[in-house]
Amino acid sequence: MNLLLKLIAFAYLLSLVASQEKCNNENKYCFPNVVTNWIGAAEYCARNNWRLAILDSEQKQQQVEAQAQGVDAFQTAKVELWIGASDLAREGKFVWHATGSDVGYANWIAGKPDNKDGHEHCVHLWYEPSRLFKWYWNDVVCGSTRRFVCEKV
Ligand SMILES: [Ca+2]
Repeated sequence: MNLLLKLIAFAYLLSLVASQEKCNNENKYCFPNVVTNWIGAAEYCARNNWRLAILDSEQKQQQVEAQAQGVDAFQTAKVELWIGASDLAREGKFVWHATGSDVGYANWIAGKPDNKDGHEHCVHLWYEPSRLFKWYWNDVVCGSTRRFVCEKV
């Protein structure tokens, strides 16, 4: 391949990564390069007229997984990303914050949600192949910080 073609291919790959981190119209989901707590994540998405992702079907779950696999920063041993569900209003009853709909479809890690120590009310995706966690869900303390998934409304 000549140098020009290589450069074009590289620029294209860069644009794919950038488009997945930025919330633009090219993707249904995006992964802002921001680390914050759960409500901070919801606010960040909303400020951009998006919402913290609602993964209420296997299809949406798989779409997020496929897009996340393409983000350079996530080519690591462990990735955690907030999604838009919590049981903050009522313990044990998980709800999608942006719509108020009950969580039906779910992709919990075996044994989760466990509300460990009585303080875990917000949901994140957990990717850690060495533990066989493939973007599975876990409940965790809402004030803890990590990156997140926004969804185009
Ligand atoms: Ca938990």
